Amino acid sequence: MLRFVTSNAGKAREASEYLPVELRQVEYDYPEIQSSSLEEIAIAGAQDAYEEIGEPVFVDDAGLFIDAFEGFPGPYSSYVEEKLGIERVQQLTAREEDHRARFRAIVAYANSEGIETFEGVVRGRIVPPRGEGGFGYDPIFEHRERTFAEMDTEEKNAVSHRGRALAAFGDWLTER
Ligand code: ITT
Repeated sequence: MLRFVTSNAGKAREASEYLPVELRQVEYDYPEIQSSSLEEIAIAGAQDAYEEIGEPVFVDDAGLFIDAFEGFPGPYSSYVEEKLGIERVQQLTAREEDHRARFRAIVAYANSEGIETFEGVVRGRIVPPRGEGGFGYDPIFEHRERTFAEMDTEEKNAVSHRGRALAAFGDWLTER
């Protein structure tokens, strides 16, 4: 059994469909440090949660990086989603010529031996919202003609940043 520290039910659903071990979602609200690096945020979060819980844990820190805005909102994606909303992020991007973006996710696993990180990236395009599935920015992120919100969890995991990071994590767990 593995503990996934997150308050995001969408992430927990994706991870439990993916990893080859049973998962338990832990809602410990670890303080997210201010940093322009997803890795640093994920590592600090995993370290903090491990010290608090005292058992091996992993966290996942993700963000949407828009090319025309030099990667913004990136590590600030959660704040921007809350304050602007995804429709306005799409409208701002529509005013630019370049609509390309990527999602990145860092999974950080902490145990008594230290911390391991796994990264996943997926490229796509910002489009007007379509689809009812997924969460967060999924309705405005199109990958190969479909938005992530138009895919079911399995389809999204097969190509997504989180799916790729979890796959690397799963391989590493299996090797040990
Ligand atoms: P935890 O930190 O508790 O895990 P969170 O929702 O705060 O949950 P992040 O900081 O990693 O997680 O998320 C940053 C933002 O990116 C947030 O607005 C999410 O909705 C969004 N996001 C992350 N992964 C996403 C995905 O797969 N699809 C769409 N949006 C995503």
